[in-house]
Amino acid sequence: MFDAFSRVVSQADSRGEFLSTEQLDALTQMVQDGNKRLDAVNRMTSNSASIVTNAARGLFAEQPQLVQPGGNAYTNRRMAACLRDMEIILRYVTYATLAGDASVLEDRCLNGLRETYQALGVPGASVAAGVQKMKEEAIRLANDPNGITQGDCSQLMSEVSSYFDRAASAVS
Ligand code: PEB
Repeated sequence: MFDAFSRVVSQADSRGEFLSTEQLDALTQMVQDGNKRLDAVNRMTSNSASIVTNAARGLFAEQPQLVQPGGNAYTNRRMAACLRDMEIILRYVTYATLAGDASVLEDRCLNGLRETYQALGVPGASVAAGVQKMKEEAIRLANDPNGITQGDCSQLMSEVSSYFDRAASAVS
C-alpha cells in the first residue's frame, strides 16, 4: 500500500536515484493543495450514509428486477450485503483520495472482486452502475462551493472520479 509520497520513494529507490525535480514539484503541489484534499475526504466521509443510500435507491429504481423475487438484492440479507458492499467501496475511495494513490483501493478492495461476484452470482454491471451513482453524488458534495474557501478543485475532482471509475471497471 502506497501513498503519493511512499510511491515516489519506492520508484526512486528501485532505480537507486535521488528524487527528481518533477517528483518533488508534484509533491509540493500536493502539499500546497492539501486542504482541498482533506476537505473532500471529510465531505465524502461525513456524508457516506446518504451517498450509499441515495445511490442504492437510484440503482433499484433503474433496475427494479434486483429487488424482486429472484433478484440478487432480494431479501433483507442480500439487500444488507449490497449496501455494505457499496459502503466498503466508498470507504476505500476515501482512503485512496487521502493517500493520493489508488493502491489501497486496488489491493484491499478491488483485487479479486470480479471473481468473487462471479462466484456469488452478483451482477457486476449492476454494482458498477451503483458505484457510478455514488461517484456523481460524492463529486457533487465534495465540489460544492458553498460554505468553504473558493478555489479550483477540478484536478482533485478528476482524481476522485478516477478512483470510482477504477472500482466500476474492476467489477463490470
Ligand atoms: C465483497 N460481497 C458479498 C460477499 C463478498 C462481497 C466477499 C460474500 C460474503 C457475504 O455475503 O458477506 N466483501 C465485499 C467487498 C469486500 C469484502 C467489496 C472488499 C474488501 O470483503 N447485489 C446486488 C447489487 C449489489 C449486490 C447489484 C450494489 O444485487 C451485492 C450491491 N454482495 C451483494 C450481495 C451479496 C454480496 C456478497 C447481494 C450476497 C450474495 C449472496 O449471498 O447471494
